[in-house]
Amino acid sequence: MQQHIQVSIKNHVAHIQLGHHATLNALSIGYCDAIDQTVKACDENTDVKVILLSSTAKHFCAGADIAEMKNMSLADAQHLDFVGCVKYVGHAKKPIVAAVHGLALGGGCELVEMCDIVIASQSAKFGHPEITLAAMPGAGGTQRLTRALGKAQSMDLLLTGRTLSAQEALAIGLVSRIVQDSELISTASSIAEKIAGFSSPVAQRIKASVKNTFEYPLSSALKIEASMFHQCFSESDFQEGLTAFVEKRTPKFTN
Ligand code: CO8
Repeated sequence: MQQHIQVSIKNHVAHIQLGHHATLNALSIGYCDAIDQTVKACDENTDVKVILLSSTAKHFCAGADIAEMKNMSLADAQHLDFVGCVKYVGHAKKPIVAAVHGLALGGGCELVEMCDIVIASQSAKFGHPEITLAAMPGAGGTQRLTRALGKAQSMDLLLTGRTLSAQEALAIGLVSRIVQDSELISTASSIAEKIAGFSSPVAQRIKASVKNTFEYPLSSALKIEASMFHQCFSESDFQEGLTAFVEKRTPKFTN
């Protein structure tokens, strides 16, 4: 399955392109493993500071592999801890920017929800059609979506299985920017490169702290945030950032 994934690293951004054209990047178990392994390798690569995820297929991702799922028993699903989607992506430490065109459905939408910044092209559409197959999300769709959008929007999407346009996705906060299809990759790349120009440990702590919103009550998350902030004082990048400001020059971060 690795042959359907391309990785290129430029300016500390690892661009992962999903290209299983024949199935519209349907998330079979093998493909999920390959995506997870690729993202994990980038997450562990010290030359990589940000991951950019996009698709070269007609759509971003058509969701779980329905043909594979059809032949699975309850025992199979339990034994494999099958969730119809990737797993590691949601635990990556480095920021992940998703550049989405076409459809992101079911597990494909869960994949988007695992990413940190989502840039959509005008053609992008998002949805959770699991209910139309008498299935439900298994990889965080009911959880990450509800935490991000709130109960009203999440229930509306999950219980009706309707598809959102890019404009609707922007309005409810599922994506942060919409661009022309022709500008999707260049815009997402420049956002990823901008983040990669900052101190990587700091970017990773910001990501971790934002995610803590979903893990801890406010009082605990605030304490962890303060402790993460204090770590800046032990880092040379912090001194460099402050010194460069005072000296009116561009900082040079060494991560
Ligand atoms: N799984 C497997 N194969 C797929 C999938 C899929 N999800 N989607 C598309 N394909 C295949 C098609 O079968 C077709 O193959 P072939 O050429 O061999 O016939 C090929 O991709 C191209 O597809 P289409 O011809 O249908 O392309 P269109 O452009 O006409 O349509 C759509 C694109 C609208 C994306 C359409 O393919 C579609 O509706 N796909 C299914 C989308 C869907 O329902 N996804 C959600 C699946 S459920 C899920 O993701 C979460 C389940 C979690 C379960 C967890 C349990 C614990």
